[in-house]
Amino acid sequence: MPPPPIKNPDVKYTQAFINNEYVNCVSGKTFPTINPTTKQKIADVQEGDKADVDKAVESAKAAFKIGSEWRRMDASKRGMLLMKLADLIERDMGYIGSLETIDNGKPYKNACVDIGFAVEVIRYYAGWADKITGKTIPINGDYFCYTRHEPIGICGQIVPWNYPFMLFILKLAPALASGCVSILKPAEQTPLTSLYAGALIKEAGFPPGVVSIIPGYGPTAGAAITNHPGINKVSFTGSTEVGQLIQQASGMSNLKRTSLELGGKSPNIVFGDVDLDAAVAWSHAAVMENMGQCCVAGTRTFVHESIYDEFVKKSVAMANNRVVGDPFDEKTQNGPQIDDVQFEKILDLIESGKKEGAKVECGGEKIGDKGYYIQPTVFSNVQDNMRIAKEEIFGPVQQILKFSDEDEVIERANNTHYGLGAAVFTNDINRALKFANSLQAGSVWVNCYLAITPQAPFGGFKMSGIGREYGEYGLQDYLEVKNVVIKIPQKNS
Ligand code: TXE
Repeated sequence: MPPPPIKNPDVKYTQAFINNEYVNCVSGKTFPTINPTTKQKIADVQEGDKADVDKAVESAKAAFKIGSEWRRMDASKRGMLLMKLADLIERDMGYIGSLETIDNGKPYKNACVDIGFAVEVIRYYAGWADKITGKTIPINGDYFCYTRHEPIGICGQIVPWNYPFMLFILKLAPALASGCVSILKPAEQTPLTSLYAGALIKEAGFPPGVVSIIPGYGPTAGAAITNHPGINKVSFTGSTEVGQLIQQASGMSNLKRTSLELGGKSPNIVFGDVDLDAAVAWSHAAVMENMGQCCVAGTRTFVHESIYDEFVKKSVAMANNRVVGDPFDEKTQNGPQIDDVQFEKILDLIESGKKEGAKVECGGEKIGDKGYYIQPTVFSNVQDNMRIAKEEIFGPVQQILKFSDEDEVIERANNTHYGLGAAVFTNDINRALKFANSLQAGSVWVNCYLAITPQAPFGGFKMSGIGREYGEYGLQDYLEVKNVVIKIPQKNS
């Protein structure tokens, strides 16, 4: 059970967090953050830019200097600091969840699920801090050889708005467990919970300069991070288009190590041999959760012809029953979309689906004018070449496509430049394994969807990204391997 919400939470921090202090940005400029439920301004936030990133890099350099408190700290102590941070987040879950709800629009109970998940992620990586080891290697000749897995150094971490607090933590936890230092930029739509985390990071006892948080816009603050010659690595979650810019900037500046978690158009394939109600419910959640604002949303629901009509009917019933409303109401399943840009993009794609001949089975319209609300929408008769079957919609819109044959649906599922997630619903083990082997995606789920946990890797094939987050794989992106060879008088086996 989540703690009771605070419906009008005080906004405590709107300044940048550098060197363990909240400070105004150099330009003195601010930007508004808007509550998408009401379209009203919540607060003015300091607008970071290159000069602020420069300051953060200077403090990060001092924190990461050889002999610094952070570099000399026992790895087990780093783990303990992370554990402490997890405890503080848990202590403040009601406040953080409420702040997330006003800044992002997601239902309060879902915000608390995200925060609980963030706590699990921190505890998972805290456990890794003193278990990152190299190897000794029996090389040719009279030498002693070992590898060190060293922290990469100063990491720039750019976060989107769909899971603001959770993704902030997902970036931070493996970086700190590895011994890196971090400069984070939250999305301009949702800076508030990340900024609050600064106070908890200080309270937990992390030394100054280990974490900086710079609120601001992508082309200014974000680009200053990706172009900065003093930053060793950038980790980004967001659109594929910006991901391409980031890789370009990393390459053109100092060849930063780059990890990207980008968009998707994930296929979800349902055969006729399954529990139909369960498959309908999973498929509905796969695309409607978080108002469809999920990189791995199952936005191409391929349904076998033998159950197609029944599946559509049941999916429509679920969409019609989905409770859309006040995110602080316990019963609410969908709040508003994040902002006017996303709202217009979704409505435009819905219109394109109508024009291109897909059938709107339900929804398809905005709701009122007070917030950025869109009706849960189901399209049937969707064809592969329609925009709604190709482009990432990032809204509560389900596309149901028909298929008849296994090989045909594998080819259609893979016929996209994305490759983030994929699912197959079947009770035939041979078929399940064939699909698990054939689908081009970083995660394949069988008879479930969105089964994301701290322990197992997540990331994209093709243009859905580079690198993996979560699990042991997620640590590798924060480590450099150093080989050390020492001449010795005589080697013995
Ligand atoms: O993303 P952006 P937007 C997809 C989804 C959505 C679309 C656009 O399809 O409709 O992207 O959303 C920062 N240099 N996803 O415009 O712009 C920006 O400030 C450095 C998928 O919001 O990619 C923010 O912090 N940084 C997704 C972050 O990038 C830059 C989550 C994401 O914003 C920058 C969100 C630049 N030049 C959207 N430009 C997912 N994978 O979960 C922007 N940013």
